Amino acid sequence: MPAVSGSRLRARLERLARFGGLPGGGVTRSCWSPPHEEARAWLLGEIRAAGLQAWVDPAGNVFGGLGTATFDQARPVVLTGSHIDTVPEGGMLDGALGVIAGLECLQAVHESGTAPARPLAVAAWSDEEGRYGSLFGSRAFCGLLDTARIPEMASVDGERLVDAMARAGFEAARAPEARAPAGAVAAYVELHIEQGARLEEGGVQIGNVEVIVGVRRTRVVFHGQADHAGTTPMERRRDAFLGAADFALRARELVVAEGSGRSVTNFGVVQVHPGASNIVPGRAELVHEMRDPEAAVLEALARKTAALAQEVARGRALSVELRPMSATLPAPCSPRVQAAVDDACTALGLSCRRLYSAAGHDAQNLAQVTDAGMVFVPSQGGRSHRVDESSDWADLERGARVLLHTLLALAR
Ligand code: HGY
Ligand code: MN
Ligand code: MN
Repeated sequence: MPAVSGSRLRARLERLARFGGLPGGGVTRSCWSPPHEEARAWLLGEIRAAGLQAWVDPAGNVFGGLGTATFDQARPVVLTGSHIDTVPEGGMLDGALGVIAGLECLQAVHESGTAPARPLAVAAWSDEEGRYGSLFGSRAFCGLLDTARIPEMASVDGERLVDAMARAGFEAARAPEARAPAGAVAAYVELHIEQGARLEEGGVQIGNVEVIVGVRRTRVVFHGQADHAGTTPMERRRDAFLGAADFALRARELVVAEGSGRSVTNFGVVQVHPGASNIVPGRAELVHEMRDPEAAVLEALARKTAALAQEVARGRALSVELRPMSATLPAPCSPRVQAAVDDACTALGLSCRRLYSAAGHDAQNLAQVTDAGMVFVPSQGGRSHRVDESSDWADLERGARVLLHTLLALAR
């Protein structure tokens, strides 16, 4: 029986963390950036050194294959993976764990001389964090990209996807060519840190994901009138920032009061224009994000918060624009994959509980084209998307062992 190496897993995770590593700890490794492209080259080298086939598709997804070098419905692949891009000032485990543990599993199988009935592969999906477009690489792979929007896709600081990809040697217009043939993936399972505290607080070793939240992102733009911040009487000001602030506070109350109890919302990007201390803001832009495991709840909240934005604008003599940025549907995980994860935990004597993922993942795109599931390991203090994201190394190794067991069961 193949066995993962905890020391090799740790060594690769610690090496990967140095690409975009920050002096005080944590990582900034945005997709297509120089640190990300250096990490890509390193990963391709590790895949080859592990005795696997390595390739990259037109959407920039990196693959390692055992018994395959492509996706072909004649020989469906059991696939694992995650992402090597990070949020700004993020942690070393979000995404990286699923890629490196997947590589570790395939290498362990290769070294053991075991030949599963189905080929195995591991993926590092492009731009999972959505600096330019949410879950970009796995959307392309699953045929879910809105091709017409590629030319307009950009980061919130205005860098176009087309330019970022060109800088890294990719042609954005070719990304849709990454679409895998129907039936080419027999199953997908992704290992990820929970990024929340439920497993740790419950003393449970493994999470078996039942559903992954849907995520909606909308750019909300309030228009007022730029004016002199000293000479304009307070009662004559049409301050766009105050409209945005009023909306943000009231939208948060609405989501908490009228959501499902699992609904969340965030305003992580705020831009004021012209952006000088002595000018009354003429324009204020928010990126408004909402999440819930149920599509109908998200739809209802989207309608209500859109109506709220108009009400706030009217009340302040402003106008408001709502520009949808991305919408990812909630994704139920496959009962077959969930059963395989449960069986792996039983075989390995590990405690396991079902839960929903409050974070978005590439697995929710794979769930549109194959049986998909996720394995979670505890995050210390539930910390993630922050430089002090951490997990116990023994937990990470246990997660890799469950992943290996699950992959082999799905590849029989
Ligand atoms: O934002 C998320 O849920 C994920 O970490 N990309
Ligand atoms: Mn993340
Ligand atoms: Mn992630």
